[in-house]
Amino acid sequence: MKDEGHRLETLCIHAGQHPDPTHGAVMTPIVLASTFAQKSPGQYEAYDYSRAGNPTRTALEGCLAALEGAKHGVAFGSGCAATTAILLGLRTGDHVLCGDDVYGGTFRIFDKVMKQWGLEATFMDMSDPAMVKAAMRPNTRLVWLETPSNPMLKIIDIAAIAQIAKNAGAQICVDNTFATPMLQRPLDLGATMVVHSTTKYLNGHSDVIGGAVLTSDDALGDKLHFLQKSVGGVPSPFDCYMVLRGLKTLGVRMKQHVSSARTLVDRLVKHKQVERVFYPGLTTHEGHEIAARQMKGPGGMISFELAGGLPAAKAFLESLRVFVCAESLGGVESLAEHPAIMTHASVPADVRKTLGIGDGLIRLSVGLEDEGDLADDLDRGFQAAAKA
Ligand code: P1T
Repeated sequence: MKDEGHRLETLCIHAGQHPDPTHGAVMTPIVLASTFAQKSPGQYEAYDYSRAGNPTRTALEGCLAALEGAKHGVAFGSGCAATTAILLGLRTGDHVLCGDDVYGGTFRIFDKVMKQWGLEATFMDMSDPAMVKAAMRPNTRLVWLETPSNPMLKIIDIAAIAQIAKNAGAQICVDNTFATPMLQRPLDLGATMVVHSTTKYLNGHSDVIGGAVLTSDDALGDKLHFLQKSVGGVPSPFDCYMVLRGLKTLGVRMKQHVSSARTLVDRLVKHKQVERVFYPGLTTHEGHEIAARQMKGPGGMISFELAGGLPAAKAFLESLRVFVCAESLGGVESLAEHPAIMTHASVPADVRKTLGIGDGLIRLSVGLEDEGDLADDLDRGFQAAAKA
């Protein structure tokens, strides 16, 4: 199928994929070969060695690129490997301006890994573009943000920050893992590149670890393919197939994730044991107007502050029977977690406090189970928390 002109739901199913020319197989074959025959030394068709390129991976990269409206897709073995590849494209002495509320593992790459290579990172609240403009330095080469952010669901104005980065000659990378291209397309808003943990909504079934970078910048696309081949953090053909398979239902899944999250949020905001709910769909949410403008829906992630602190939060999470207490998000099954102890443990305690990642904060990834069962499960959690 030619990808031009089709809508996202169609691209999810067909982009990058063509019936196999040998057998006409409708589903993309999983090409497990690590190496490919050459007619004569150096003479081969599309592939020579699977670290450099693999047909199943090419199909996934094509599909992801089409969904984000990008010219180039580069897949990796995890979201963190994708992030690292982007940073390996920078030089010692370069400065990165990073949103303060990002996945703990992303923070750790900037703070603990890349620092050793002489890369400097500043973390800041990017809700106010004027502050971002003021924080840019002559050596700022990259602006990095998540919106909605993990775990506070902060909203950042992608178009405004992209303009600031562009004026300063810096690249801007948006981690679009929480929104997915079904709800938000950062490249359309001026971002240089989009990064994904395909582990989450894109695969959607909690059975793959993967990542990808999408860009329409030709030089950057070449550089990322070069880094992918050189450093080698590539996904297996089987994992590429799994993500392609998961992507086929992304359109319908996202609609249901959003709808169920809205239902649960309506209950959470009214609950007497809930001190605060963080969800971009709430008119009271800081950044709600920007979210309404730049997103097609507020997503399936909710964070809320439970009264009673750590004992209540633990009792809540221990008592759930439909939600699974686990890290990660974006799967068909609902997950609940405690960011301070789990996903954001690598963020220093004082920074967590400033961000609002307290002992009572619980993050929900709303899955596709029956909404009533999910609501009942939360009630079970509240009852347990009340007794803690
Ligand atoms: O786990 P991995 O595929 O390497 O992806 C890292 C990553 C990148 N970006 C965002 C926004 C993420 O949420 C993650 C991973 N996050 C979790 C595991 C989590 O539970 O938040």
